[in-house]
Amino acid sequence: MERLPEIDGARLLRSLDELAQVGAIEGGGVCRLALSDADRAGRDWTVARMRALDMAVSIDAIGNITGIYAGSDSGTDSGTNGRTGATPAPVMTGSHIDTVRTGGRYDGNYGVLAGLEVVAALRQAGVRTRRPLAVTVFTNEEGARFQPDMMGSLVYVGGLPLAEALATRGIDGATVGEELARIGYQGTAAVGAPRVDSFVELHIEQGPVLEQQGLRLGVVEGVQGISWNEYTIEGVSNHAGTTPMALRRDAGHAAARVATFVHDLALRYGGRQIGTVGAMQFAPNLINVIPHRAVFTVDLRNTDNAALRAAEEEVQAFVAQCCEEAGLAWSRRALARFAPVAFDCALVDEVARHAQALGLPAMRLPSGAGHDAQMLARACPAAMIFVPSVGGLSHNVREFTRPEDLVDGARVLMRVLLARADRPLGAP
Ligand code: HGY
Ligand code: MN
Ligand code: MN
Repeated sequence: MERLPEIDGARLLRSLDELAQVGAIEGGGVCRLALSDADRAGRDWTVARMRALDMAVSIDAIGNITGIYAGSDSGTDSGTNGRTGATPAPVMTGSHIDTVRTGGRYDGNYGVLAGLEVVAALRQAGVRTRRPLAVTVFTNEEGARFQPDMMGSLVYVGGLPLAEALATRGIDGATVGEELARIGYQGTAAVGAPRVDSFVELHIEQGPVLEQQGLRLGVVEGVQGISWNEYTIEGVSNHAGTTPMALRRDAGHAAARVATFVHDLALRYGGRQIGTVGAMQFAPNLINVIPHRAVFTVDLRNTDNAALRAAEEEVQAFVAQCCEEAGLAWSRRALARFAPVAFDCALVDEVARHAQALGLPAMRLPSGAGHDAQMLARACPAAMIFVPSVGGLSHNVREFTRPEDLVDGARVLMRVLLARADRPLGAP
């Protein structure tokens, strides 16, 4: 391609501001829990934008939305199916537009809108790449309402049976299938065996590393392993004023001990081990009643799968020990478990090359957060591009990335996508 089209930074930033109005909450953030009415409104807005860009839009059985910007070549594709005259498998980008309850406006949304900005720039320049470009919005990346996270992309690559995903009951009692149908996004396109040439996801770092290093761009080499479990501890509720400490069966106290243990374990392991007890409910949750039940979540992550396994085992053993000591019962429900993922070396190098060509100081790093790219990596070469998060803040309404970083990230994304989409058919 002789003249590269240019990203229109103002248009990209405008689209981020527009989508941020959908499900807007106080403080400049967004609440669009997966499959909620706000998520439907965000989906409607995004589909309309894809259609305005003359993209062919398809929705699959788990609600993933894919917009295709047709390529120029319908020759024999790169061996994916070998049919002469078949359309080559698309080069895909995208991310998610569902958010946590206290979400920022960039997490996920930025990757989708930057992908649409690349298409808008190509279209404006009257340019088509050899292979089609796809921009996909994956369902329920956050996993805040329905676990596991990255659910839509996991089903898309065949890592979770569709029926099991649709039957998943969320934190408010509704199932994925019910909510998908209710918001009108249970599509017909098949899932489980995608034809994707490669996948590149642009995302905010959501951590402090790039900012602390004074860098502009992250060349993401992989994603750390994730372990999500929900523990339930059962005791006996009793009067807070009359029950001697030695006679208590206090589920709340045991849960609090575990929360401290998880935090201390992460400090003790060091390295990239982290641990979070993010959600905890007591019953009956009253000031003068000893809790008879505590339900809480444990989020453990590490780039080292063996260490992550060891951490999971230690936490479970400590729960058992606390309950043994206090005469309590306990149970565990696994919510998500994904091993660390390494991205495609050649694609990661491609990201590094374009960052350098644009003069953006960059570093290679793993991702602390989970992303759809870690699921797509099961089906095709995948990589990610990070831009800095101010103050390392995310999953917080004050999430912020500087406009110049947002625009430069999109410029790198465009160059990587075009290089991938224009390489000769049949080339690796
Ligand atoms: O939890 C995560 O890392 C992602 O935001 N779903
Ligand atoms: Mn995200
Ligand atoms: Mn997130």
